[in-house]
Amino acid sequence: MSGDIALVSLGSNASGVHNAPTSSVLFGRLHLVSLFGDGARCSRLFKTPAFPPGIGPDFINAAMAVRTTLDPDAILAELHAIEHKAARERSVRWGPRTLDLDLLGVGECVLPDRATQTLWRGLAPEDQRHRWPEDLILPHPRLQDRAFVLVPLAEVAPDWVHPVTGLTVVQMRDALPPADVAGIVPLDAGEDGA
Ligand code: PH2
Ligand code: MG
Ligand code: MG
Repeated sequence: MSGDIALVSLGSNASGVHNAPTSSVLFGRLHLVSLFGDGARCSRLFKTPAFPPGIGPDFINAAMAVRTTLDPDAILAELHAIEHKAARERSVRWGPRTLDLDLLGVGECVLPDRATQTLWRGLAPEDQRHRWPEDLILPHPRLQDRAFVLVPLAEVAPDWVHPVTGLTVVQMRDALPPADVAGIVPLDAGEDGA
């Protein structure tokens, strides 16, 4: 198959109607599948505690791996178009809700360069809330830190290798604190996680 593998994180935590975040994520998934075709792989949906703790209600998160010949900027533009579509359509019918589609990585692509990616990846936690890059950084600079990204991603791209650190998705997930990973609960596990 031609093209690169592109990895996308899907998330929503808009409050209000009980199922709003779930349907937002499913809305995003449907649009990504129709855009990138049947080869698109989708993780299960997971309920995840908001990070950092206390910023809002739980999220619904998922991840997808698609094949595409689009370049990263063009992929990003498509993701933004779907986000806007979700916000617009949902606000008419059920009130405000959000859909966040983050581009995590595209093949072996490093943007804007290894040194800058490394700088943002190493940003101290206390600076992460206040400083955010203007330009697209790939791989996503927080990819290796977030259980709500890596647990779903391990279902669709377990062997994808971070082009700067050389770690696979599974290795990054297994390097996280076990309590972070345990907090990421598949929706079909039921409310008690059983
Ligand atoms: N996204 C954020 C901030 N915090 N927490 C969880 N659990 N899931 C997310 O997708 C998420 C978050 C900013 O986009
Ligand atoms: Mg995000
Ligand atoms: Mg985003």
